[in-house]
Amino acid sequence: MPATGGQTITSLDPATDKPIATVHAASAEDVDRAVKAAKAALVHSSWKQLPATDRGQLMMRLADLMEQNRELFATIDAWDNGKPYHFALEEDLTEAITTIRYYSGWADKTFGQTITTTPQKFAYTIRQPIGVVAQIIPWNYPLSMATWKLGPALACGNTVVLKPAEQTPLSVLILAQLIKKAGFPPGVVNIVNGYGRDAGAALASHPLVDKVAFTGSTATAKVIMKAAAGSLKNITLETGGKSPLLVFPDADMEQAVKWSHSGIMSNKGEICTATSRIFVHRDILDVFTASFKKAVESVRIGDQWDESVFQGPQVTRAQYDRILSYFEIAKSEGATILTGGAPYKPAEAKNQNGYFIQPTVIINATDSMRIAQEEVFGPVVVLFPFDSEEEAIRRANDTTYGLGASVFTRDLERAHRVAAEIDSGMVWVNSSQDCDPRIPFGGVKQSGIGRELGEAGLEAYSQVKAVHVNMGSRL
Ligand code: TXE
Repeated sequence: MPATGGQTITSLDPATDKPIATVHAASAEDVDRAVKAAKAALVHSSWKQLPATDRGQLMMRLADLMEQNRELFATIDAWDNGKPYHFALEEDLTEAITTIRYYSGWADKTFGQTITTTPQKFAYTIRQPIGVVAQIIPWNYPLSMATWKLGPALACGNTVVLKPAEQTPLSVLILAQLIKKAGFPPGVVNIVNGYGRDAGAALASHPLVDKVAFTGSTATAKVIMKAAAGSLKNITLETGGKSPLLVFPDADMEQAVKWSHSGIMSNKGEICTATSRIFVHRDILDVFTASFKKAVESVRIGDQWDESVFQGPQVTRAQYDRILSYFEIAKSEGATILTGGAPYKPAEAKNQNGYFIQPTVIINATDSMRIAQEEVFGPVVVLFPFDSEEEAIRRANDTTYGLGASVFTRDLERAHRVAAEIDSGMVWVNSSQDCDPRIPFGGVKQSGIGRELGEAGLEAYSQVKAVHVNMGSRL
């Protein structure tokens, strides 16, 4: 449906800088209509009275339809975001479909409790939806971020207004068609493409919105929190990170190098949990650094459609410029670029204007430098030496963020000790970036509030009502 203000968004192919498609960009007035539609759907019998098992069936049908359109989704997200098609197809689509399937199973399994207090009295609890939920998502995993948000919200019986990122507005529009085809009642899911400052701001402050769920930058999360405070909305926020990866001297070196590499360089480094600070014990620093550098330099960079490509273009020119600016910041602060540190020019003529960047490793940095503290969100990592476990933990925690962390060691006791001491919402032992719809995901400190995925993700989308029952003879 056209936007009332006539605003549009043109999505560009990051590999060529050429337009893919233009979509309507919602105004505050459009957002208001979407919120009112969600509010009406919340109490309409077609949704409110729908048995929970049937709600789960609708979600299951949606997952089946997504499966049938796997290649279409992967093509759109690869084109729009710049990630290689083969990764979008294998990883993003698997994650998106599994997330909807996983939460479809929860729809009729969220129960309350019965609590006896005295012989004359008992109470029970009911888990009810929060209401109208605004969901604001980023551009790094356009489709799977939508499913992380929609899955638990729908399983719990909420209605939704979802705003994709303006950088990647396309795949969610196909999802909207499938939601309709699956048979969800009108108004249960409303998709509004639009700019953050207009549509996003209108959503986060709308008085009829009961909850805001957001994934994006910490700076925008703070703006959203303030806007949501106006009507004391429930919030969940998943924001940035500067996640540490610790390699102890007893680690399996081949594994440590492999996961250190994919932990930061996958998805062009555009991952909120990217392990962008690697701490390596001084005894193994030279060996690790040599193998890691080799791994970083050996990847193929190119456009989304080449099956041998590991790293595609960054999502937008703004993101590309931002990453390049951090190379200058790092150098001006006195750090050294071990490899990379510049734009990458692919051989293909059609990709000359693409937003490609050399994967980059930075050394000789200190913990207080901006390159060690600020989220870059690109294929850029800082390597640091350390001498003791205590020092490694202290420096790993020396950040305002706390999203993910990895620890590489063969010592079981140390693995669990370090996992307990690191300030983060998730820890990977001898691995990096594992993510599963069954496992809670989220951050501590300025990496977020609340959890997504797993059973914990349901808590974010339901509220507990207590009903006190007097059995009749109580004074
Ligand atoms: O993020 P924003 P941007 C980080 C990463 C990146 C930086 C900037 O470091 O370099 O953020 O990216 C919507 N009210 N992450 O500018 O602004 C916006 O339209 C309501 C980490 O793209 O946070 C989009 O839908 N909404 C991250 C969403 O917020 C607003 C993923 C994210 O945009 C709004 C993305 C407003 N005032 C970026 N302003 C992660 N954690 O995965 C913007 N938006």
